[in-house]
Amino acid sequence: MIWNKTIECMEREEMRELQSKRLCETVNRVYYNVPFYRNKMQELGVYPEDIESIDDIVKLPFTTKQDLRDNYPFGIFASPMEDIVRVHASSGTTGKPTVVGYTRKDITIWSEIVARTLNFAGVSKDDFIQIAYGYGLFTGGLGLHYGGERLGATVVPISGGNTEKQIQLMQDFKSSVIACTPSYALYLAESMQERGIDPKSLNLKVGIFGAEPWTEAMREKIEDSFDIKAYDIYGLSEVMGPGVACECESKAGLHINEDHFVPEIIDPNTLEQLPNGQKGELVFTTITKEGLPLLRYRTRDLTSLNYEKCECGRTLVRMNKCTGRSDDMLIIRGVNVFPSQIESALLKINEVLPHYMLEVDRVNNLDVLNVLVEVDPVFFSDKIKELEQLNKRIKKAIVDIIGINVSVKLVEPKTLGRSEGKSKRVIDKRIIQ
Ligand code: DLL
Repeated sequence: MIWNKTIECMEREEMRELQSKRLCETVNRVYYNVPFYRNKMQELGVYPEDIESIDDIVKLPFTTKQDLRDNYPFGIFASPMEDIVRVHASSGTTGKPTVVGYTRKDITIWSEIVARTLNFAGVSKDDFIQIAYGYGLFTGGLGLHYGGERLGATVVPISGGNTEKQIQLMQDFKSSVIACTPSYALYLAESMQERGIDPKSLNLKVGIFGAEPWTEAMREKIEDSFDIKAYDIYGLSEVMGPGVACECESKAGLHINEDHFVPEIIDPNTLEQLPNGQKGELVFTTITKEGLPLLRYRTRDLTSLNYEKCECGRTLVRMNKCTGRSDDMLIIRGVNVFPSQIESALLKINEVLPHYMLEVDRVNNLDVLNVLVEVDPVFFSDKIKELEQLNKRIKKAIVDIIGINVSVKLVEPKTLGRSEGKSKRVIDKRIIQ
């Protein structure tokens, strides 16, 4: 069953017409309601009448997270405050949070698209969804919550953390769907095993995992541990929250709800649009939002787009799994390294657990990357020779992927920190100095 066949299976030309119409409306809205955008457009010499179709999107100015911070808290809102019914905020690691606002219509659309994405993943009104994303200013919990209710499913608003309770409710309520970060899913599996509970014994059949990058290897681990199907859901608070895109049952890229969010891929250096299929920075223009419409918002997420029709019958454009962000990219001795590359190397090795930490430091003016990884208790040995050999294999697997040498430290199981929300896997001591 397809939730909204008219939209999800729309022919490309028709989708372009719909997007063009909505883009013009949005440009008018921000030009006349938001001084920030009026100024930016005037600086570029672009006026609402210059935007006639979706192809004209390249004439529009970009928006960055910094722009939202500079206009903290509500400076870029396009609706009067009395029409804003909810705000969320993303914490960010530095500076002020970025605040986002929703009108009643925005919330209705958000719920609708999250319901749609849950349906992509085969979730239906008969399901029991345990929502273990954080509730509060973070969009994960409430975003999935409203979408789950819109779908008609039963939602369990347990929020993140409280692992003991999570396990108890999954058992007692027979939850069929779990929604949380992929790192927390692994932590849940591990905590159950510790208590002698087989995660496979639960009634779970689907996991809706996102809010942080994760690899195919991680998907396999999670699917095997729980015996479920794990789907990738993507979103960001500035654009809406979870549900901007999600995988369908074909698991061949994340369908973007492009009747609301128009994607582009740009070269982050030249800011030029890249040809179809090429990898670069993902940029979104929202075309139905009222509270906080954004023109060409630079997500910093790196991916590529695929406009081919999917096996599932949907024509909605697909984005590939995000491999990382242009700004969590580490530069080690001049080489660009993404944490996800290290993760995929580690997870190819049976003896290690999917818990790792990357420490970057500078010793004698030279960058060093230390990879700390937990060894599976089954393989943990007091024979130094065995551990040395394992260490060598891990180093080789990493060097084969990233091309530079790293130092590997094997640690005992459960020594690295666990996360209930987004995981933090990189400590860059070079910045702290
Ligand atoms: O993380 C919204 C969300 C909640 C998405 C629950 C999915 C599930 P923010 O806190 O604003 O919003 O963080 C957005 O997280 O720009 C990406 O860098 C990263 N991100 C989100 N989903 C994925 C994903 C939520 N599936 C930032 N894969 C984004 C990789 C993701 N990165």
